[in-house]
Amino acid sequence: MFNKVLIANRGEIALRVLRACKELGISTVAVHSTADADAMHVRLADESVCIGPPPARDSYLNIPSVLAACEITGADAVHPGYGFLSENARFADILAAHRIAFIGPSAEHIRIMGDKIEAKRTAARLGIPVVPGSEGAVDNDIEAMRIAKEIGFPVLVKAAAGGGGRGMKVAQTPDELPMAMSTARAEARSAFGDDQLYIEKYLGKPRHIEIQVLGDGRGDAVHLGERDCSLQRRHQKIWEEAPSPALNDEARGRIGAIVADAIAKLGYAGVGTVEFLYENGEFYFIEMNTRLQVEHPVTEMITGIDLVNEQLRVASGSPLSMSQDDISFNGHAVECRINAEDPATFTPSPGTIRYFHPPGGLGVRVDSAIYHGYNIPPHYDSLIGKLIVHGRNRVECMMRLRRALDEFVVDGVRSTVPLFRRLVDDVDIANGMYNIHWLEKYLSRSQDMTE
Ligand code: MV4
Repeated sequence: MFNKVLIANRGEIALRVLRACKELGISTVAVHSTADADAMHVRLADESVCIGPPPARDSYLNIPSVLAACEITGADAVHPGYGFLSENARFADILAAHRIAFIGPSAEHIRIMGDKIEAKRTAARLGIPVVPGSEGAVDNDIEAMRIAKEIGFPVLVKAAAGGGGRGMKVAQTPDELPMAMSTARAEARSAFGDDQLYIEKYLGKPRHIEIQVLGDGRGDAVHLGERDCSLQRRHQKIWEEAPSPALNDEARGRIGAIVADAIAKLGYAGVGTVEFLYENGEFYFIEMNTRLQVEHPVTEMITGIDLVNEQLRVASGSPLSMSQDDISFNGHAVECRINAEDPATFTPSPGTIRYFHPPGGLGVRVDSAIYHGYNIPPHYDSLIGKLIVHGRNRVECMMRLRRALDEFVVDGVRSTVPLFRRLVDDVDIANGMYNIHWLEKYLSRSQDMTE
C-alpha cells in the first residue's frame, strides 16, 4: 500500500479521499490555492502545500505545481478526486514518468473514453449496446444526411470532444440537419479545438442510468449496480438515487453482467461509470467516466463497499476485495447536492457560513467540507455538501430524507436545501416517475407560478 497520498482536489471530495487514506494508515498531503488556506481539507491533512493563486488553472489544474508538491513532500501517489485533473491523460502520463502512482485508470483508458467517438466504438466492440448512429466521425453534410435517413429523424449531432451536453444539436427534420451540423462544428471547434462530429438517433424521453464498475486492471471486474441521475438542470445533476425506480432485478442483472464483462475484457483499473440512456426497456450507451463521481456515495450506501478504499487497493496493485457474488444490494439511497446557490434562480451565493447544522441519525450521511465561520470562495463550483440518505426501501428513504432536510440548517449563504424540501413532497418524485426533462419542466412551472 502507499505511504503517502497527495490529494489533488478541494472541498468535500478532498475530505472523502482523506478519510479513506486515514483508515488505511496512509499519510495525506493537501494542496490548496491561496483562496483555500482555511479549507477543511488543509486542516485535516498531515501536510499541506500552497500551489498557487485562486483561479483553478493556476493552482488545482497546474500540473507543474501539483508535481512539485509531490516532489517536495515525497508523495508516492496522487488521488485526483473528480473534475480538475481527474480525466487528464497527460497528467496520468507525467505522473507515470515520475514514478508516482495515479489513483485512477491507465492514461490509455482515459484517452479512449475522452474521445466520445472512440469510447462508443470501444463500447460496441466489447458488446455494450450503443445508440444507433454513425460508426465514426461524420465529415460532411451528404454523409450526415445518408446516416440520418438510415436511422430516422430526429437525430442528435454531437462533438467527439464533447460530453456533459456541450456541443450538441438536435435536427428534428432533414431541413434542420445542415444548420445543426454547422452550428455543432463551430461550437466544438471553439470550445474544444476539435471539430469532429458524430450523429445519433435522438431519444425523446429517456432516463439517465449509469452503472458503477470496478476493475483490477488485470481482467477482473465487477459492477455495483446503477444510479438513476435523470434529475438534472443544465447537465448538472442535483438528485441521484439507487436503485433506479425504473429497473427491475432482471434488467439490472442483464446490463450489469454485460458491462462488468466488457470492463474485464478492457483490463480497466479502478472505478468507472458507464452511462446509458434508458428508454422503453432498452439501454443505450452514451459515455464512460473514468473517475470517481460526485454521486458515488449512493452506491456505497446500498452495497456497503468503500469505493475510495477499492481505488487505493487497485492502484497499489492489490486485487479487488470482492467478487460479483459477494455484492448484494440493500435498500435504497438518495443523494441531494447542496449548492451555495439561490434555490429558485441558481445564482451562486458565495460568502461566510453563519450557522451550519447538518442532520444526523440512522441512515443519514453528510459529505461536506464547510463549517461554522467558513468563507465559501467565489472561484470554484458551488457544491458545499451532499446529503445522502439510506432506507430499507424507497418509501423509508424518502421519509428519512424529508426528516433530514427539515433538520438541515445552512445560514449566511443561500442554499438549494429548500428546493429539495419541495422535491421530496412532489407526487412524481414520490412515484419515481421522471425522465431527463422532468426537472427543467418542473422549474419552469414554478417560475410561471411566481409571475
Ligand atoms: C442524448 C440525448 C438524447 N438522445 N443522446 C446530454 C449530455 C450527454 N452526456 C448526453 N446527453 C444526451 N444525449 C441521444 N442520442 C439526450 C441527452 C440529454 C441528457 C442526457 C442525460 C441527462 C440529461 C440530459 C439532458 C438533456 C439531454
